[in-house]
Amino acid sequence: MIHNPTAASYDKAFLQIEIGYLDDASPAPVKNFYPAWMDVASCGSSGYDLPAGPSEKSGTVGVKYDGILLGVGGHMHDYAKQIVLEDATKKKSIATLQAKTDDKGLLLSMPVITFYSTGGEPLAAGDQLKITANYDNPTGKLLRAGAMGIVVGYFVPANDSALAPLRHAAKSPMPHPHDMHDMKDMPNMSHDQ
Ligand SMILES: [Cu+2]
Repeated sequence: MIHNPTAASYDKAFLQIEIGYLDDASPAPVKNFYPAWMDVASCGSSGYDLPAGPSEKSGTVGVKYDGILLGVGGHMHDYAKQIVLEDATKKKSIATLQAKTDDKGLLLSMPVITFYSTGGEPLAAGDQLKITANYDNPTGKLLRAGAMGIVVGYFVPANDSALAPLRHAAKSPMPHPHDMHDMKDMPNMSHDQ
């Protein structure tokens, strides 16, 4: 996830990612995969008000394509406890991501769970995924827009051509990654694990 937490806009900024492939991955075919976004706020604005004390928020997201979920990570904020992803249609828990926090409850990191060893988690078009985020806010006050609960994952569709209409054409030519400055001066956003 990348976002701009400042009030200033940087309209020339872009993110370029280079992923190297093995030359010969046979017998495993090289396949396209897609980011999957599973948010307790469904497809709305992700931030929500965090009440004092323990709290829980759930949302559902419908699966539109048959395929396999290869793994998931999570995005939460300070005072996070955990986020759970379940397939509500199949009544099956997919992953529980326990937040790692410091002794004040400030978020240190969220884990990544992969399903490679079992061949991936199958999802079917029409399945409803339920996402449940738990927090425990010890500050004694409501924190405006203080929480998010997002599970992000890699999805491999059963039929790759079904997702082809979602692709965007490449925009303007981008500088080669080796010409770009490295990222060591970027601020370390502790909440963006
Ligand atoms: Cu966030």
